[in-house]
Amino acid sequence: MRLAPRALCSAAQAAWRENFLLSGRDVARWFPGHMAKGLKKMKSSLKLVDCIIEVHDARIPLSGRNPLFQETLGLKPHLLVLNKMDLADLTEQQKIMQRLEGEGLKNVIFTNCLKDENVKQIIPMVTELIGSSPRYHRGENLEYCIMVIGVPNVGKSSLINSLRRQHLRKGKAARVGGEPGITRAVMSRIQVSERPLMFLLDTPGVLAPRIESVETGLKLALCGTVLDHLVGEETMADYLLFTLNRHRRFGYVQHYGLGSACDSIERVLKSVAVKLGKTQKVKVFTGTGDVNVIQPDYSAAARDFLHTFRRGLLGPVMLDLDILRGHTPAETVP
Ligand SMILES: Nc1nc2c(ncn2[C@@H]2O[C@H](COP(=O)(O)OP(=O)(O)OP(=O)(O)O)[C@@H](O)[C@H]2O)c(=O)[nH]1
Ligand SMILES: [Mg+2]
Repeated sequence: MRLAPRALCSAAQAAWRENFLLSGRDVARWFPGHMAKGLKKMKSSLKLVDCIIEVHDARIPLSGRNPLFQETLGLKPHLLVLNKMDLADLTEQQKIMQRLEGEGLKNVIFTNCLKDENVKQIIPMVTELIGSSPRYHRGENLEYCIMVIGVPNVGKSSLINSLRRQHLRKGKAARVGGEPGITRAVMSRIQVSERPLMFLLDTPGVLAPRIESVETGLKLALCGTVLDHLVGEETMADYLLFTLNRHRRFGYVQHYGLGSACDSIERVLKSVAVKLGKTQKVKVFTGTGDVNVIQPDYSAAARDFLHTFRRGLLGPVMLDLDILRGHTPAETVP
């Protein structure tokens, strides 16, 4: 998005933060350990499965995938679907593909499940992958069973619904929602194609029990894989502002009609709150009695900032741009 000349001028002069101050943030409690249960169930269904489709968010193609998937489910043919491509800045798509190939991920596809973009390519790719791998105990069985896995809220259930729309002209079979944790259990098989006869198993989103760095945790949080209140909306809004400025993505300035770009989350949220009329009465104790003061509602402003970002209204982003540019996360979780 373009900035007005005055704002552009001050944005160019501004010294943006190079690092996000992470001290004292307890990532461990953002990621519930109970997800191990889902993984166990997925493992036990594995012998029925011919191929694994791992769905991940296209805005974080290089970070935040659950390494346990590889360890426990890694023997099967694997396709990585990078979904929500409509929200991702894919200018560096080739570099991303090269990086993934370097990690051994050769079968990768970008999709938009809301608009069924590229979804039609998935079944031929999966059929080909299964065809070129030994089907262990299932040689005589002519139907395919695919397990869809991934971290929460990346669009696993949406992908199943999109495949059904595309191949069977049928409606929703899997529940979808804007919050993580919509799918709670490994579901019964859902048919997605007639020829070949193909069934998909939907699964609950599973996060890694240990996250590689706080910054990865914040990226996962921005993508909606963790409940916002566990991380804190204002912390997430600050990380979003830090990222947008670092990547010179100033769409928020125009969107909220701010005078100029700014790296102080307090100032941005104050302006957003005033602009949206999100203020609250706060009781202030003075020596002579209580006084009601009108203050900006920072939490409401932070929620609006995050919501606007997630709807793609601040423009497409690539949250892993730092990794593509060779930056390693500043702080690693012990
Ligand atoms: N912009 C955009 N949103 C999408 C896309 N695919 C899914 N969504 C939205 O992302 C949210 C999560 O979708 P789900 O299909 O429920 O995700 P899930 O991975 O099954 O989530 P859990 O079951 O909670 O793990 C919903 O609000 C979807 O509408 C996409 O390609 N683009
Ligand atoms: Mg789901």
